[in-house]
Amino acid sequence: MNEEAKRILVLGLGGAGCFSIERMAQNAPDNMEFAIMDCDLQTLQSCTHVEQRITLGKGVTDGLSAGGDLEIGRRCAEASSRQIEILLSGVDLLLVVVGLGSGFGSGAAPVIARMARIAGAHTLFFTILPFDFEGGVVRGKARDSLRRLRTYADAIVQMPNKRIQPDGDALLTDSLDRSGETVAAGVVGLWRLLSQTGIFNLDFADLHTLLHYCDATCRFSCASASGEGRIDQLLDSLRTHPLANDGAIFKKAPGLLAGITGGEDLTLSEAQKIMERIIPDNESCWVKMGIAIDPAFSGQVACMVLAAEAWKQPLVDDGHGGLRPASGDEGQGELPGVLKPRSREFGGSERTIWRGEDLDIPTYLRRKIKLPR
Ligand SMILES: Nc1nc2c(ncn2[C@@H]2O[C@H](COP(=O)(O)OP(=O)(O)OP(=O)(O)O)[C@@H](O)[C@H]2O)c(=O)[nH]1
Ligand SMILES: [Mg+2]
Repeated sequence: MNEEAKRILVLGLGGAGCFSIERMAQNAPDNMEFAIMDCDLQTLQSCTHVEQRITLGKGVTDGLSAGGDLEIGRRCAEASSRQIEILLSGVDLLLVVVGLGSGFGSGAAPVIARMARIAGAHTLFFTILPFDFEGGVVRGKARDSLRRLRTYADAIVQMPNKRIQPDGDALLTDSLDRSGETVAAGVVGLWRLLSQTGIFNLDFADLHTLLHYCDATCRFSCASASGEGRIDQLLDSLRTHPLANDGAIFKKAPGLLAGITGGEDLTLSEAQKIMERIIPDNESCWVKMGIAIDPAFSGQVACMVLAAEAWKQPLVDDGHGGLRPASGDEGQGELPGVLKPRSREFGGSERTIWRGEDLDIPTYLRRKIKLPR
């Protein structure tokens, strides 16, 4: 693993999250760590490929689902906070997959994001959003949960079901396969990038930068290709990825992290072509690229892009243990002491104090942790 070993946990919440992780676990690298949580025992029991299956909400639903009630989902998580604390202890990065719009996942996700923040873990949530046909009430619950999640999560990738499903007359099972693959490609792709040692390394500190500046919302795209014309094919697939918005994420992103993985046959000109086409037009964009060679990718080339939709004006350390807004001279890519302010959406809200700690101040500042560069 790059720099000192970091622990990355991939967690599924609720029905959609658990089933995504169950699929992922069947084809993932051996050393990837997975866990799933639900209050619904039946869902957990059917996910046999995941070792860490955690039932939340004993005494709340007693093994049944939250029945579409987000408040019950929240109570289940609150009631089982000790189990969550134990799972999160020692985790550096938490990658969460959750479907929003129903009960457990929608209610539990913001609680888990808050507890991860307390535990000092970075969080990136891959949220599956409901189809339009699921109706206004379900969409409303998804929006409500997203809003709460933005308060605590470092970053959220939104994956509307209507975009990650094929059009037309696809069979239901094919549609679920397709969305499962999209989610898995994103999560496993990011995990690989952070776990591989590359020629140009992407490491935890780079992800940290993106997560702390990205204003809580990210887009992602990933693709792989092989054979003749593989680079054009790869670039085309990256652009037409259901979440890439026809490549607009590359052109407009104020911050972007991209990783290329290839076999020993990857050439410099191929890597260069990919990079040139991915880097946004915007000169002031914060860009971090990595290239890793993995013998398992012989004949193939893969790329994953995580792009910020907006970039927060940073706060800087004022040198007296406090914060002040950046003057602008610091530059977007300059990290030392530069911090992401809390979401402006909640700008007028009270600060969140927990056990005497102000959670609106990023963990690494509260705990005076020196960031790796
Ligand atoms: N792509 C995809 N989306 C799903 C799947 N299952 C559910 N969803 C979406 O995820 C949303 C939340 O559903 P679930 O994850 O089943 O809900 P839950 O968190 O288990 O909540 P309760 O069952 O009410 O406790 C739904 O509104 C759907 O839009 C799935 O298998 N694939
Ligand atoms: Mg459920």
